[in-house]
Amino acid sequence: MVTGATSGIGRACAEHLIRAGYRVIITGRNIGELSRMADQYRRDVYPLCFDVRDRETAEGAVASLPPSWQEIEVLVNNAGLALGLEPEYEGSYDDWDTMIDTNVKGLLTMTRTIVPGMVARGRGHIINIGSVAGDAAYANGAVYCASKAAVKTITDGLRIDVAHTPLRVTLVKPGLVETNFSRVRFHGDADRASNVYKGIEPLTGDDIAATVVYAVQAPAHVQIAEILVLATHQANGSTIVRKQ
Ligand code: NDP
Ligand code: 8X3
Repeated sequence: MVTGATSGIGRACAEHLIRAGYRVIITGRNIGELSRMADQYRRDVYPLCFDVRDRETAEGAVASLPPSWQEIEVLVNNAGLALGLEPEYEGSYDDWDTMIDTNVKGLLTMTRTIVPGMVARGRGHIINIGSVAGDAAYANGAVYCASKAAVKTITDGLRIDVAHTPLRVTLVKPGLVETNFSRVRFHGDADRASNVYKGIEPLTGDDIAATVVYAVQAPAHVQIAEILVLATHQANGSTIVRKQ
């Protein structure tokens, strides 16, 4: 299962996992895009449309899976977003709620819903998409950074809690990846979004998906605990050297 599979990193993860031989449950809120992917990949995907912030609907959607799709082996907790880029003392309550409800509580809902089955079957891999933003705060991004720091701690906690089982838990922390991320962050402002990637070759969803597949395909005794992937010319969340 890949959450937020209708765009960017999640979509690339779904496509790479299909190429690696997996059947993939794709989730997101965009029913049109889910249907298009279902038409494109046919028997290899099963679309589930729900908002990860709606706990009851998320649990119901997972419960509705046909028997041949119920034994989820890999959960890629990818659905997430940033909203706004302004000083903490000027931030929007609504943006903060949406980021925390999606990036933190939504990820927890999916974990709480899917992982018990993995533990019962003694088989499974959870990959959480964190961010370099979770390593340290950057200017005007405190709440997004905090949500990704929470993803890091939640991932570490899960790894401890399943250490007595064969389950593996991986945190993938991308740097600057060109997707819809910045367009969403700037509430649809495409010019402002494209400026984020000016003067530097950003990562792509495919670059991140390749690391996800690497972690999934590692031998069963190898647990890739954490991967930080930065664009070349990016040193951390706030140091990016751009060509003029
Ligand atoms: P995109 O905006 O391209 O994709 C985000 C995906 O998340 C979409 O499929 C969207 O689907 C889904 N999504 C968002 N909110 C919800 C929700 N409430 N319920 C269900 N699905 C939701 O961005 P990215 O691919 O870049 O982002 C994916 C993840 O990677 C996020 O967690 C992000 O924080 C993280 N990340 C991104 C980086 C970047 O530079 N791009 C760097 C580091 C981490 P839909 O709208 O259909 O619901
Ligand atoms: C997304 C990367 O640096 O734009 O998590 O916050 S960044």
